[in-house]
Amino acid sequence: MKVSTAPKLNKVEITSDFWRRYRQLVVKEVLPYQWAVMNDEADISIAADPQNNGQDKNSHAVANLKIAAGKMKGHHYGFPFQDTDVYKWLEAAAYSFSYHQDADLKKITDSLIDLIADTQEDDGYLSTLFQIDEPKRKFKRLQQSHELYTMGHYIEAGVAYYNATGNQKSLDIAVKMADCIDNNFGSDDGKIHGYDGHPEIELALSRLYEVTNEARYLKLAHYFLNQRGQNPDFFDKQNEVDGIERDLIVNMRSMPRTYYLAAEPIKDQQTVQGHAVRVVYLCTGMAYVARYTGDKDLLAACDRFWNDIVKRQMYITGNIGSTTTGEAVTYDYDLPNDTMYGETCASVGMSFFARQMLNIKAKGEYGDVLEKELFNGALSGMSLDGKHFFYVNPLEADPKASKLNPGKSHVLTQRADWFGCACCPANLARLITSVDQYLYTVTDDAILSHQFIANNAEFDNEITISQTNNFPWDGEIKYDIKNHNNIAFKFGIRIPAWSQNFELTVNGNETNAEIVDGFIYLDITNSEAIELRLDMTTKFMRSNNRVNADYGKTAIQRGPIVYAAEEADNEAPLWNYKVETAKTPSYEYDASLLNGVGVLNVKARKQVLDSIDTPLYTRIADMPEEKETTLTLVPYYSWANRSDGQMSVWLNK
Ligand code: FUB
Ligand code: ZN
Repeated sequence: MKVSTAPKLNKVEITSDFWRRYRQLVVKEVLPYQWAVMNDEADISIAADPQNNGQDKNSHAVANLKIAAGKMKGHHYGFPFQDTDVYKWLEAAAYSFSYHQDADLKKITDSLIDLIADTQEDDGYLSTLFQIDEPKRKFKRLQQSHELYTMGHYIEAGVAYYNATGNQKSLDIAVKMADCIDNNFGSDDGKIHGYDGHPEIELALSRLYEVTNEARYLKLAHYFLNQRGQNPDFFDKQNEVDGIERDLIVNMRSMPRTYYLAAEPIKDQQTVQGHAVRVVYLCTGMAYVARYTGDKDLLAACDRFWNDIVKRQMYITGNIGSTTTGEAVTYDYDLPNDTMYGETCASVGMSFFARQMLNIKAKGEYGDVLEKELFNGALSGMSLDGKHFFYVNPLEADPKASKLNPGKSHVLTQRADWFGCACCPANLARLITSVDQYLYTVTDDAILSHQFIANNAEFDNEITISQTNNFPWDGEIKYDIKNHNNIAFKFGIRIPAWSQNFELTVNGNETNAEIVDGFIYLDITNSEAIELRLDMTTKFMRSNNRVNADYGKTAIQRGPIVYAAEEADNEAPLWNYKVETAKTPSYEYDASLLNGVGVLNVKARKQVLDSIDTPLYTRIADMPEEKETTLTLVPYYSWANRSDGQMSVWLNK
């Protein structure tokens, strides 16, 4: 299948104030902080991860690599996939070099590559738990071992680092790793006819294929996808041979096959099931391989899974995962707000999936979801200071409930310094530092602009596109296209689902181009000045009435930003307010609040709180009086950056 490249995108520089702040934050605070944590040099308190797997006060992630390389003595510490914290961090650092050359950081990352090379075994294997403490069990308990997941994360980092710096060693490690996996897995006799319990290697091998052009890696990624679920008792059999009780992670053996998306072949799976991050990583790998191979079954599965997630399993903020049990999706329309999971990694992974779907088909819906994640579900995973993180992202929270109701103990109401299972913090960092790679998609004949993140982009043939705006606060989007060689191409602009009303002018002339699958297309042959005015009126949203949790409620959205009420602005309890949806909310940008946010004030009625002497149940005729009031709302991503308190996205109406 042909992958189109005309006119090729060469470089994107982010100029958006909103994203520049985040990207500078990652460079100045997040990366140094996370590096200190992973080297056990930060004075932090580590929250037990939401699954209650306790950890001591250190990460040990870098120490594990040093021990495996023979540079330190000791045992492996932490989860079997502890190495991946370092790899995601390395990948985040690699992307940051595209906008912030930092010689000190580069020294650290270069020597980290050296350390990783020293840790890697001669045959390419690298997973420190097994190298240090369980050398006889390599590839013997793939349900739990995360070995391919772990190596996949290195491969992604190695590719990114090579692309960013030209460091050959970083790519060589990845190649050697992929060769090791290729030597051990596949349909040939004597190889393991299986796959990892946690998808990731499929997308990583696809990325390695992109940079090396080595078809074996794409074939291997395809093999893993085809093999998944073909032999549903693969993990059970391996566990038996390995010694049934010798679990690497508690409780993982009891998870059903659906948790691993391994109960049946992908082509037969009608719905997404199980662990949310596994779902979106698998989908991303599927989308890569489907595009490069043209495998129709895989393409159909990508569409099926996409629709299932977006139409029935996703929160209005883009979060995915309705239950803490197995960090999983549950059933259609089951989207509780206060016991949910919504792991940061699931939103990051959904961004990957959306981006790959855009490469398959120019559909605005993919850009809508990507935008939803970038401005809401993923971004809420990090505090404004860059040093605190959410693993679970609820849409409704109450500190008292989190403390006293064990069913809600996984829902933190303040971001943590770090986690025993620290998969999320660096995952979000790598998304932020690579956000420049998420703005355009180039198809056979069109450049698609699917995100309104201000930038200067350079394409082949001396075509440049400069997008200016003050998004997400304002909806005036300007494009200045310079096309001195008069190259003919189509320029597709996504019209977001939240802005069906819009105005578009080209060189000052109004156009009423039709929307095709979420994009409008302009024929470009000259330099052009395009202006798009999106509808930024505040919208009272409702959920499909099959969603029990949101029935009779409204969530409030302006542009891509979903809003939340917080106790910091509104007297608790938040469930005593009823929003007046017939009254127009007021909007104001407040530069001094939460690093600059658009604030909404909505008219509401508040029921006077019952006295503590009021009986628990009374007749409806004894309803307390309601008073007119105003609810102040801030962007969801910015919640929990002030005092601890209640928060709610869905409000009574
Ligand atoms: O299993 C590896 C990672 O740890 C998953 O992706 C996260 O959900 C966390 O469980
Ligand atoms: Zn995570």
